[in-house]
Amino acid sequence: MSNEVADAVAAGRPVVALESTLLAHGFPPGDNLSIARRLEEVVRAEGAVPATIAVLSGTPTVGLTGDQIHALCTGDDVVKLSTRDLGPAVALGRTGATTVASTSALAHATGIRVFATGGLGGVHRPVGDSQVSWDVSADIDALATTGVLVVSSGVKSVLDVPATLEALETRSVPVVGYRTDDFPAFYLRSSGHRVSWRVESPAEAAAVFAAHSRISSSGMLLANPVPADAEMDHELHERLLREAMTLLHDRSVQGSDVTPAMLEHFHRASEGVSVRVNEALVLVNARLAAQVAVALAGH
Ligand code: PSU
Ligand code: MN
Repeated sequence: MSNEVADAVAAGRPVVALESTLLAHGFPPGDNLSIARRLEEVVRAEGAVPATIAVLSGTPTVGLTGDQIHALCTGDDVVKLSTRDLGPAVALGRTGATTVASTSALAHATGIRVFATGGLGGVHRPVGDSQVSWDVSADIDALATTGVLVVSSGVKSVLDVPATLEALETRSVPVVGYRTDDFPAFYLRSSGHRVSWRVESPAEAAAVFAAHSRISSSGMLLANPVPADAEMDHELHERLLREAMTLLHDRSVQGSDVTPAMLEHFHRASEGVSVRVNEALVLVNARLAAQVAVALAGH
């Protein structure tokens, strides 16, 4: 842990964890570094301490320095690390970016309770002629077993949204809309599916998580839609989604490559429109997470 993050956690001051897979594998090189810095600025502006998390040469690191963020965003041998990959990466001395699942694990292990990301991983849609998909992100089970509050703009519509919501319900993870009754679909404000609870303020979100944490060891998902003026055009979104599904099938993309391959297609085929939407939503999520962390520090 950086000294700043360790001190803040020890003193009970607000801290917000930030993941690094969205930087290393979600945003294109060039955009990722400036976005990483702006995410930290947004968190600080709200009075919380940012803790960007990754594994550097085998060391799980909570609270990357500016130079470490730079190395992660520009390095060409940065592995995507979900929770199952942490042991191998540590033992073999590798550098890697952490997903929602592994960032949650490291945040929780170091006493950080609030975490901002863009989109949560979830249940994938079946590809080709299959009826069901066995591709279920480890993010889902991480939320079920790790007591952190994750702020995300729902899940991408490239996933099976109703199946993802069912999986969260089965695992008793509260899904709470921030000023919305609809579960957001990342690039779009609504997936067309409802959430069961909604809150109107960071104080309410913090109160819900504090109450939840007293009776359950699971995490909670606070679903924050992309700002209306940054939402993706619905027709463009439909087209990109159709193309991405075809591409995954034609190229037999599998495993941890699925999400990066889809994002890459969205960025390229929309000529950067998807990057701007993604940036807008992740910044509002960082701001909201910081506001909730500040409110939670009073509980
Ligand atoms: N959704 C995005 N951008 C991302 C991810 C998800 O819009 O970069 C990343 C997150 O780090 C998430 C991970 O935790 O992908 C999920 O990957 P998988 O489905 O392989 O578990
Ligand atoms: Mn997967």
